[in-house]
Amino acid sequence: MFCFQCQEAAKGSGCTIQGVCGKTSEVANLQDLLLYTLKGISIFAQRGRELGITDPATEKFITGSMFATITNANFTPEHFTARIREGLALRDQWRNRLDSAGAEAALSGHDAALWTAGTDEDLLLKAQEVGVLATEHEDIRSLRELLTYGLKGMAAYMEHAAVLGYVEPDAQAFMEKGLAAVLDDTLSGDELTALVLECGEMGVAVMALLDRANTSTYGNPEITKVNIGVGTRPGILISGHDLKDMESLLKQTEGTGVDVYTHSEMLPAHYYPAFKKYSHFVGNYGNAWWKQNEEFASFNGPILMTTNCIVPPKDSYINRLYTTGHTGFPGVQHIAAGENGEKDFSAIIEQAKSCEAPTEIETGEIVGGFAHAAVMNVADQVVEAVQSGAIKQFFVMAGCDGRMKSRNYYTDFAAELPGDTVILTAGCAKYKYNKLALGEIGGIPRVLDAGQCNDSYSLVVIAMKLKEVFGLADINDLPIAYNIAWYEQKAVIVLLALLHLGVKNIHLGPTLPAFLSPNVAKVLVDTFGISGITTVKEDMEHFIAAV
Ligand code: FS2
Ligand code: SF4
Repeated sequence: MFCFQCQEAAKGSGCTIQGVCGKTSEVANLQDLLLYTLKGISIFAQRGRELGITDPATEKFITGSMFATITNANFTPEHFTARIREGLALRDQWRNRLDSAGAEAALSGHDAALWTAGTDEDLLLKAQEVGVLATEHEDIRSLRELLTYGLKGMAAYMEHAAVLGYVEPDAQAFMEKGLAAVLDDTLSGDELTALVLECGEMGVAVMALLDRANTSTYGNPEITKVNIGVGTRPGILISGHDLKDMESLLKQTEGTGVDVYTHSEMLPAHYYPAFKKYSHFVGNYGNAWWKQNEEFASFNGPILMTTNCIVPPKDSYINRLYTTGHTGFPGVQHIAAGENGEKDFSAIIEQAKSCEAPTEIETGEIVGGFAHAAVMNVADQVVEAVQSGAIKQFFVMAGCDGRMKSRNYYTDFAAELPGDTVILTAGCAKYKYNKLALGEIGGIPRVLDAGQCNDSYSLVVIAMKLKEVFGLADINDLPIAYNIAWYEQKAVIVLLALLHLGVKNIHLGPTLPAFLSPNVAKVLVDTFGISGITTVKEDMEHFIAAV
């Protein structure tokens, strides 16, 4: 195996024996082969699209498969083997369809368009030929993978929007174009760079789409205090990012005597008006994804993982853990959607009834819900605070949390920020500082949480609005600094989206991606002013001096 798609890549270069995330070599290789299969499908689907032929089943298959390969989403070899076989059948249907139409696809002679499956052992052998290292040129490899990871992030957001009935055909077309492009040996580094930047543009489109899907379905997030303590009844803990699963679980648990709690990236569900009406929606339990081994053990009740981020479970709770959607882990019960698309969570609810209430690990409240509409409602207050000098600077500290001790930088950075600064956050990075007593400025909390990682879009909408209010020509003229933490591929699409919107001088940590070759990293530094982090003191001086 060779995988370097996340921030925790072994030795900062790549996992080669087993993933730091717990992914086995077998699963890593099968994920590579599934990606290769998707590229083969895309050769034909892209050509079909030019001829006006589209196929919703193919689109669903591609986005779902991409989502399943995101870090910490699915650890089950059989899942990937089945998907590869299904994908090859889809690819061959496409080829036949184009043959019947007398149309030929560019790259139709490529191995990705032609190879056949054989036995499961054959699949594992084939997988070894098509991984990341099959591209020998370091910079081309880097650009291909940067594009691929951006597409994976896009796929996650497209999938969340799609389950709520929202699709973006241009993004789907770009997904196929991008996947086929990474097979194309004739593309130069400049052409691949252009595709990476186009991916950022599509990232903005899909995050806007998901924002529309979420807010049209569940209302605009509202400023909300969320309980972080526990009640006395048994509970179900729901994690991941899927709001439709959230809704479905709340409906099915109503009146059962079982409470519902969020974990990690599901915390922002509390901000949506549609979910506030459920009195058994008690609060948020615990912190970011990487602390789940301890927190799932002490929760005592069943846990539902709707998307990434799964940490290999401990024996103490594996029989209380459930996956759904594109997630999976060997030995963990999976709840699939029925033919009508609905999911039946009754097994989880029944198990919850026999469990003890969660063990209290903290008490109190945290506040969030500062997505774009809520911030716009208090825009006058914010503008006045900036004009009076009460707020000197905003720090976008969105992104991911993770296991590495070096991420304590973000706690220290938040704690050291001067009292006239405000943190704008989204994603699970917030857990590094959302329980610090950072206070308020004239009634405005110093940590404004917009929501999940995809709600980073809200932060951009807020920045655009402030630019307009202050009559500035450039978003970079605002007193906003970007100190972003990344971990997995959704953060890659958020980063590319920010670059597309013209945001410059982003600091990215705790380490720069292993998949950026020195030359590709240099392009990002020279063109967009991207840099890593140093020490809290040094970075703080740099940021404060910049306003
Ligand atoms: Fe947390 Fe980072 Fe949300 Fe992941 S914000 S690790 O990309 O999807 O979670
Ligand atoms: Fe390693 Fe990250 Fe890949 Fe897991 S996802 S194998 S931790 S680089």
